[in-house]
Amino acid sequence: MFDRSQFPDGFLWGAATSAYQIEGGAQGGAGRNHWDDFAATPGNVEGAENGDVACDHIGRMDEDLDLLKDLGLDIYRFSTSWARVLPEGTGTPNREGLDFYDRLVDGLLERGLKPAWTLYHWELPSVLADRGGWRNRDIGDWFAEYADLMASRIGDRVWSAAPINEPWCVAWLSHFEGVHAPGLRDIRAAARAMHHVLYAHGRAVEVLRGANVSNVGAVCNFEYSNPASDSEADRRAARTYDAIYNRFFTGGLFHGAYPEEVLEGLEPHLPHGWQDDMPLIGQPLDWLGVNYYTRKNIAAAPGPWPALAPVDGSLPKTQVGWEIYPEGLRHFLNQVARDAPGLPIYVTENGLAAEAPHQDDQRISYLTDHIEQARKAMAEDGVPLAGYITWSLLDNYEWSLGYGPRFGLVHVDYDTLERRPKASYHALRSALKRSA
Ligand code: GBH
Repeated sequence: MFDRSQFPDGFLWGAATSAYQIEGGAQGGAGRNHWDDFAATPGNVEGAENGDVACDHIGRMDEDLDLLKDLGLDIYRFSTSWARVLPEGTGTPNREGLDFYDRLVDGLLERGLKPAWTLYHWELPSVLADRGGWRNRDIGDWFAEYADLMASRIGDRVWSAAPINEPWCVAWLSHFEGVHAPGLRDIRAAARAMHHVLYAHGRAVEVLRGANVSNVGAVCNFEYSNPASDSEADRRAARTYDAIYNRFFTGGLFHGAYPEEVLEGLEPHLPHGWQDDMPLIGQPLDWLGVNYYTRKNIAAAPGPWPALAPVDGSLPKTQVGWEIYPEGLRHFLNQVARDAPGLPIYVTENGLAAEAPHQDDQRISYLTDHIEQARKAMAEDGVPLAGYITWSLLDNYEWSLGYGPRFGLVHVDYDTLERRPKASYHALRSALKRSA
């Protein structure tokens, strides 16, 4: 798969999951979240599947941590569920939820694994969604309260913290494309969410710093934007897509400004006085996480801004039809290294859905090719890459696509909930074994 000796000592290897996708169960006093609601509305999720049981990680945590340990990883990237610890979003905490995350962090430390904590991986408490969720600026106060509670509980033992997983998904995919909860298709809602997600990030960073949580960073997702043709119109559409997807959030985090190509469409809808939040949003970070999976082919399309649409491409595809384009990872690692010179960078997600329940050779070659591009970014381009975390440890709930797509190194039988390491798990395990 790769030769560990080609990576510096101290380069960290890991796997990621997220709370709603694996934990299961509102059992244990968790409150409802907007994914419970979204999944219950017909037409939103394949087969109307939801996270009620998922992988029952709540019930099988020790087994899952053993799988990480046996694989020989250094880092486990996980998230905590807001509604599990604050069923009403704010106010009275759920002790059982807090105890679970205590045990999770302790279980990682006992096994010599570094806990890389994400505060928000998409399951917003329903009561807060009902008050406007990410469209409401009060999300800054609500999120700060949640960050404060969790920092006081696990903040002393985590290795790193990132407030929000993939701001693009939280804002654009959920409020403009309507693919994720709350499923809106509304430019004004999207514009507000685009800004508020960064504002809430800034509020949480302040809280985490105040609580002396170490190693505070951010995790953004990137998708290579390829013009569907050489026409000027398609090239312009691809630039707009790239700006919305790949440059808006890093613009806020590292340049104190949003790209012109996005302001063109969003400015009239942004919340009043948004510029005043830029210093808060741009607070210094300790690291940046890059999530990368695929490229999109973008064509100009009729209609109002952004007037573009993805079209089918010609590269080999994964189980869910995403094109495989490893060079894109090197491209974005270089881009973010220019945005934030010297800042340590981690690949915080990279992986694919592959049907094969056990002999998942496509995953082995996908990971091999992407890790090679990451290595080149580091060794040949000088990108300060410090680690690589794959998505995902387990097959899990793939949001709107339900349980069909299998992203795990470990197969999960959803009838018995039995875990079974795939060929990719074994391949990664041998690559990680130090030969000397
Ligand atoms: C990550 O999102 C998430 O953090 C994680 O929860 C998720 O399980 C993982 O990826 C795998 O998807 O259907 O062709 O329109 C990555 C960002 C955004 C990438 C949506 C794919 C849809 C492509 N994803 N995008 S398409």
